[in-house]
Amino acid sequence: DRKWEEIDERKRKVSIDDLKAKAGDQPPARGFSDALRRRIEQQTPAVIAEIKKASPSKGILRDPFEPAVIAESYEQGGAACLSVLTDRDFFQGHEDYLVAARNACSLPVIRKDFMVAPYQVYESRAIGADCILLIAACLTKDQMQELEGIAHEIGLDVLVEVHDGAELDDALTLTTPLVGINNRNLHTFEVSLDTTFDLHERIGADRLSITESGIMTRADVDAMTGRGIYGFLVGESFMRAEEPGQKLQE
Ligand code: IGP
Repeated sequence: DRKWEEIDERKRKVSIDDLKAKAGDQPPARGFSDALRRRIEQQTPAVIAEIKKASPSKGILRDPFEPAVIAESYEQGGAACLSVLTDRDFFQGHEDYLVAARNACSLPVIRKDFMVAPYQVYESRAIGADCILLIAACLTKDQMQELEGIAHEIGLDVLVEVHDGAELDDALTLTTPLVGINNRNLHTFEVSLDTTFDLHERIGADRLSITESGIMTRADVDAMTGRGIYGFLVGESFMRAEEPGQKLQE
């Protein structure tokens, strides 16, 4: 038993060392926060355009699903950044999709996944991500601070996601300027844009609010910019469009 424990221990250590080495070998990250900040400061919409094959609430969104083609389309359509789902269990994502999408364009990319452990942060940098997502609903304040520390140390930006006031309290203890407000309740899947309107009020001018989920129409975008919110994360409505980048321009 001891022996197996030792082997297991060694394997784990090798793999995290391996990930750290790969992370260290990456060229500098593309500035994710900077790309958003430039547009938001000019009061023009800054869109993080999402690449996802499926979602737990809606099933398959796009078939065939070609991450590289979608990434090019998004870049031409004027996206500020990309978001790529790598979670396999709920979103049918894959690390390879992030690699393919990022290689096909020059936009910064966030890895959309459920981060809970430090190795995932190193792994994100190792596969070429420029930013990671920390979901306040899934993490304690201490965990978020630890993961943010590692991310910043290795050159990754951080988007912290909240859905209510208590989560926002935790998120505001972090140093990242990027605060995502998820309009979708992750337990019920219900969407309300009021979530953004309410929580944005509490986010200072030194941070960048990103409204996430359920942005479907030009009217939704206008409702946000009318209240001073210029950061957007949009997935489903683009994934269902024949030409995702063209939909972005509409
Ligand atoms: C995109 P929509 O409704 O435009 O497809 O939403 C994005 O906000 C959503 O995919 C998302 C998400 C998440 C996915 C927001 N937070 C956390 C997985 C994990």
